[in-house]
Amino acid sequence: MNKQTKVWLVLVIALSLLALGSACGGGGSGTNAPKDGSTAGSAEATPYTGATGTISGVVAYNGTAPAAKKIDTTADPACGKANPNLMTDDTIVTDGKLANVFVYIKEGTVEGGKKVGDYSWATPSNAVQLDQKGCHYNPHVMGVQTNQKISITNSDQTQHNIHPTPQLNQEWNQTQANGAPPLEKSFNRAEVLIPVKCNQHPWMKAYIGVMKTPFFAVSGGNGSYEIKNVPPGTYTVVAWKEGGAKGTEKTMQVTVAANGSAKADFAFGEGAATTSTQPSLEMMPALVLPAVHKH
Ligand SMILES: [Cu+2]
Repeated sequence: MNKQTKVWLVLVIALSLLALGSACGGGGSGTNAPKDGSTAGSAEATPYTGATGTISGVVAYNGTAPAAKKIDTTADPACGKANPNLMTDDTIVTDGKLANVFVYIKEGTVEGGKKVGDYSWATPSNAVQLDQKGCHYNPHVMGVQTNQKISITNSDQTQHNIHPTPQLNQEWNQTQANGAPPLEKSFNRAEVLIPVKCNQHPWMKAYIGVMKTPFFAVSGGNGSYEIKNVPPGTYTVVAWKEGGAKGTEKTMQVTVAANGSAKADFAFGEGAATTSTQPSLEMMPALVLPAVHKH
């Protein structure tokens, strides 16, 4: 072995040791660094396990509601046959109460100081049903949790084409012939709300609210809604009604006690003074106090 070879050998061994050492060092320091995708300081989300309460209320419609209009279904005789008196359903008011309002906890702080969105909320294993019957979506407004299954069925003697148009989720549109098996779909990002149309029947509309939490409800025919299993805390509750490009929102601060039931009544229509803008937050409690409904 000549001198030059010896020098090379020493150099190679030295470099190898150096590489080994830095690899170990790198690995060691890596365990202390935040993992990709997680922000430093945010602990792993855990489920909420304590006592809960409910938020419930009634959604009113003040003034005269716009009259429902008959839908011209001549484009598809099967629709006219199945549903000869198909009416518009964007504002359904019965005895001054408004149906199909999506009410949800937008944000808030659970007793103890943690944000409601910082807990993990399990995805329900059951699928939510969306049926097409009489060339009409049923339900018209619905909520699901992220990644929860939506089972879409066609009960009509005609073909539909379901076409959600989300902003944050993946858009898709899919034909469903009569007698075709249910379509199983889900949305993986929270989005309130996703409009759904039918490429076959332009009057068909539905809205799907996708939430990370289970804290949402849709007002029924009597305007009432109930959000269950809410941890004690103070929340911003939003009521959303369709109409226009993005719908209309009413906002209210609601405090829920452990095992308590908080009331939050909303009003849309004429003279329903609130909008989703911040100043109305201050005004809302005073405005809603007299509107306590006893049944
Ligand atoms: Cu259709």
